[in-house]
Amino acid sequence: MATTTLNLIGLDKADYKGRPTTLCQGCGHNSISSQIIAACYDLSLDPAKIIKLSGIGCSSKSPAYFLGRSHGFNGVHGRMPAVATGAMLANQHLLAIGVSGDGDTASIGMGQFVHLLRRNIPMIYVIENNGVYGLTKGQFSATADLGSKAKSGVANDLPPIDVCAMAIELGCNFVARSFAGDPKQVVALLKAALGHKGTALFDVISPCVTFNNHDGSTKSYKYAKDHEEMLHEISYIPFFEQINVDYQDGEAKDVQLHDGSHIRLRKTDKGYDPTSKSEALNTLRRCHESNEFLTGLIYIDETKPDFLTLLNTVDDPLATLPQERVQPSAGDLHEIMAGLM
Ligand SMILES: Cc1ncc(C[n+]2csc(CCOP(=O)(O)OP(=O)(O)O)c2C)c(N)n1
Ligand code: SF4
Ligand SMILES: [Mg+2]
Repeated sequence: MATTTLNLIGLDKADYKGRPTTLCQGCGHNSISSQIIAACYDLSLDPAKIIKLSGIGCSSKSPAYFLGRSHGFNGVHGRMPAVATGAMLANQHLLAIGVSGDGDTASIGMGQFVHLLRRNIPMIYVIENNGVYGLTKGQFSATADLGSKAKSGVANDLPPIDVCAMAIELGCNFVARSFAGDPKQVVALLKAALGHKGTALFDVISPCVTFNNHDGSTKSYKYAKDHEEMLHEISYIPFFEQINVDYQDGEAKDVQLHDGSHIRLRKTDKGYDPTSKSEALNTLRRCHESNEFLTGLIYIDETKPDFLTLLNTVDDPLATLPQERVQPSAGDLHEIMAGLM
């Protein structure tokens, strides 16, 4: 008989799964779905309090394959940010996990994406970044590197958009990058993102095995492994676990998240400080120039207020307020009208 281990709210890992995947075997997106399942199970999150949001693409299909008991909204291509903004304004008690693609985000959805970042809508925004439009058969996307080759051998002649650098410039206060072939790092960063209050942008290089995993591609498993520059070893300590200091001064850095959890960043010899915006932007630029692919927590600022805090919304979700709390009385309306005469 199979044994099951229940988490703190009495759920088994299977309770966090979705339908069987229809994506290609070996697609990076499947690995990310597995890590979302693992992170939510480990953190004992209530699936009924999570909303999954996406646009259109193979990546945007993937929310069907995790958290089958959660709410979900599969929006129009590139329009997930508007749906997410509405959902979080209607019910700020939900935990929003958005999954998008590099095409969905950096081309058709760019206009919506930049305003989501500016507003700091509280949600995780995962970009499953493969450098191509996988669903429509592998055209270059706006994140494809200059000179990288398509399967047909044709070279990309346009420069890439770095979604992490752009997000930092636009005020996003949690920016991380990882690689679908590194599940340990992906799950640690997902857990950290889940504890953040504001937009947590998580760019995950997620190879498309069907259209962009060949020699000459800069988003293949091999290229990512060969060119990865890891900023630090990451571990996540949830708020319900005791913090042990098991490192020497200068060896690691703890960053406290909004919910009281901690991210522990064990320094590599580079001594990187993710709370410095200029260091983050300079490091991204340097890595881009030297064709290195930077992974880890690139930037964090836990002091910036999210959109709902700025709006000073009531604590109760707007969607649950009774009619008398959302509609002015006849007397109040009369007074307003009288003031306009
Ligand atoms: C309005 C509109 N324009 C174009 C399309 C065609 N289309 C579907 S998915 C897609 C791109 C998907 O690429 P990406 O977001 O990178 O996802 P991937 O499949 O690579 O995971 C495009 C252009 C569409 N569905 N709707
Ligand atoms: S076409 Fe590419 S992105 Fe789409 S499921 Fe297959 S491997 Fe994944
Ligand atoms: Mg893509």
